[in-house]
Amino acid sequence: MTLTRRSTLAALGASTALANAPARAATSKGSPPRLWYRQPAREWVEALPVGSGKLGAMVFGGVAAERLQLNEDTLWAGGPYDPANPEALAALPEIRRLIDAGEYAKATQLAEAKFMGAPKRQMSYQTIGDLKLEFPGLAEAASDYVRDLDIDGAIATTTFTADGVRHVREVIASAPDGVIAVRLTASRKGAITVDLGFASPLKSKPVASVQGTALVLTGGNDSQQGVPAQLKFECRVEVRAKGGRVAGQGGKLSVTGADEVLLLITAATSYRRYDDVSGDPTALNKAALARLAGKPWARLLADHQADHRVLFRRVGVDFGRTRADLLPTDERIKRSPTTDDPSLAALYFQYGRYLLIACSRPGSQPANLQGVWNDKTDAPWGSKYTININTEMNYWPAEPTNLPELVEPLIALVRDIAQTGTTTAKVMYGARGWVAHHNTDLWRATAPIDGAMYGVWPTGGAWLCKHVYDHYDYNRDRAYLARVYPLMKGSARFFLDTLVVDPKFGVLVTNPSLSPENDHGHGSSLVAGPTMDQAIVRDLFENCLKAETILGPDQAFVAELKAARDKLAPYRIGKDGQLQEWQEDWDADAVDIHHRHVSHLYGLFPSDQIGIDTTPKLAAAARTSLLTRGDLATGWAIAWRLNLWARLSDGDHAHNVLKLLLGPERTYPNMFDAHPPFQIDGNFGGTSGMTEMVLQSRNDRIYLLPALPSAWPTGRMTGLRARGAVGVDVHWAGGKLTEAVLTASIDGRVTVVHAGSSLDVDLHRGRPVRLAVVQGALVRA
Ligand code: FUC
Repeated sequence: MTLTRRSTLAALGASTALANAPARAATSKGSPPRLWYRQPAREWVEALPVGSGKLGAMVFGGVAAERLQLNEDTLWAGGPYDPANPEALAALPEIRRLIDAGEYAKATQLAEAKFMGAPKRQMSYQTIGDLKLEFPGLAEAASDYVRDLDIDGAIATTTFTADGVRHVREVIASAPDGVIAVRLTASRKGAITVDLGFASPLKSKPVASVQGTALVLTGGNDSQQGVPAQLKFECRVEVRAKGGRVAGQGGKLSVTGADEVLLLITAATSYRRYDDVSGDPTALNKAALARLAGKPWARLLADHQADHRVLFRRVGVDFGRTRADLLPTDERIKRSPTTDDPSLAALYFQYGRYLLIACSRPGSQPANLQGVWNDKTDAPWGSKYTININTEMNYWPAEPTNLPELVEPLIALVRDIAQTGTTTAKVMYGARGWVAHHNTDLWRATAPIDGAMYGVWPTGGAWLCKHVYDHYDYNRDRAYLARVYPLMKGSARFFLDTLVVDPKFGVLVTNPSLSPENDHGHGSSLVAGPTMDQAIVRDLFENCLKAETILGPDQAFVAELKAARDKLAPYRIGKDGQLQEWQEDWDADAVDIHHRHVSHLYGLFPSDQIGIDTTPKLAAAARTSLLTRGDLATGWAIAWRLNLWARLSDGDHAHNVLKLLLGPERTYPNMFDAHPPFQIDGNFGGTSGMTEMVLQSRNDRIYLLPALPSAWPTGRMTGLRARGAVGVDVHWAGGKLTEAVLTASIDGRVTVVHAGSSLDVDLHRGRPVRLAVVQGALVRA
């Protein structure tokens, strides 16, 4: 496994030196960071998530009955399909004309009739179902009950006493071994009796059977939207008991009077690629379990924890502690709006990192709308890849919080949609290159869906290309850039072919498009050249130009890019001093001026086109827009606002927004983000936002404590990463920077900025540089 991991890391271009760096202690003092409760989960959003990237389980922690809700990341509805609409190309000129003529409602009607992909909705991610553990003889009431999720050890544990016997149930999801493992132990010999069975909500009605000491669920996925089901799947549970008897009947397997029980759960589908469903799940599961023959729990656990900790322990955090952190997690969340609980924020920060480690590993699918955890067959928004914000937000924390290898599944997805999106570009736009609209799924569908108001947005793939380039920018591996640059170039080609001149403003714009999901109040959301598109395309072109410089330029392409870049629509400031969301000054006309999407502020975050120091007028306009939008929104939308307020260097405002995110309306008892319903993007956006309060890396500079709130006077964040392959530790006390340590993986020079003082620092690979503040100025210590 080590070999596989190393080679995947190398393939991705992450620094192996960094990946193998000695693990730091996760907390400076006290017990490991954990979520804990005094009662079992009643609701799914109270259960605790474990994940190996590919496999996920939600652990309920019941006493008489335990429920493990299971996921495998390629179990989605449907099968390979091509959604491109062949009627679109003929309709495109008329849609554009209607938009140029201000006939937005008519343009929308025509797009609805001729420009949408088929089927209208994409396929949903689906649950396998539940593995049920029933414990005859145990009553639900037990004493000394605690369940917890240790996010440093990546283990969910339930403990209680019943009839004088202490029971311990532990659950891990091991990435190196590819299984979910459950260990049941008790303080008295022969005290474990358990019946195992499956329950699945899949319409395809999978069947459970007993094969020796294994319980096996076999079936297929569901058809959806007229797309036929084409996947087979299998979930296999191998039972190893010490003492007692194991016997099966029908779809049930029973263990009676055992001293200890180990369950090894594995699952697979026949999915191999978006266009290949010829895999053999049974063979995959049997091979995974055969590799574990004779491997005891202690080694499974040790290998799993070592693997997790290499990633998790790279970053340490302390925002201060109060007595509130002695309470169970659900209590803390409930009280957080009115309690000073800085370590709840720190826990949320690290939980985001834990979740990304658990749901996005090299070789797995990328983190979807719910990570890898979903108990439905037709989940909210299909639990898909919503690429007009949500998927990107999932990966905001990956590079800055030192988890670069976890981006690999996202880059693999871009590789896929660059292929499927080539067909969509050609069929629907007659264009070269590739395009992806606002959503994609396991089958890498790239056409507009859901409705013209949402789906006619051609910049989803281009936004993902920012992540492709950012991975280079944070890690500076030229060979990686050479491998992925064709993806960026293909996306840029699409825009070179499809940008059109806006007849009123004379600039190059996307058309048709929209500012994600926001009705501008003139009959639709459809428009030409929304601010966000211009910013995304500008980033794409600029990043392509940087890549061309690094890799050796294709002169003709560079000339084409530069010419188009120079004609892109500029940012505009409107009559209320706001950053305009559209070419026209329509912000005040929008149907919902508090709309959750803040797409036009993309330039402030996640991009760095706008900065309070680099473009102060635009930053002030962005601030005005943000104030009008207001702080209260859905989970991810609050998280975006948090990042934006950090970029505006308003630490106290950012902290107030963070409190909204951490409160019970936006955080479920298991600390999953509530849109509502559950969407994992808010968790990741929260982790990113807290990082942005302490460290920003933009415009070739490193900003230390740019938005420190008064609520966190003393603290530290260690092991963060800045662009340019620089590791950063930040320590502060009394609201002031006490020390920063920069450790670069390559030689270079950076400009460090703190509280109005800046310093150019030469960095040499592996040699830490210490900085401090003397009489208000940043100096080398
Ligand atoms: C976007 C958002 C919704 C939701 C969905 C998954 O369409 O506008 O709020 O988050 O994605």
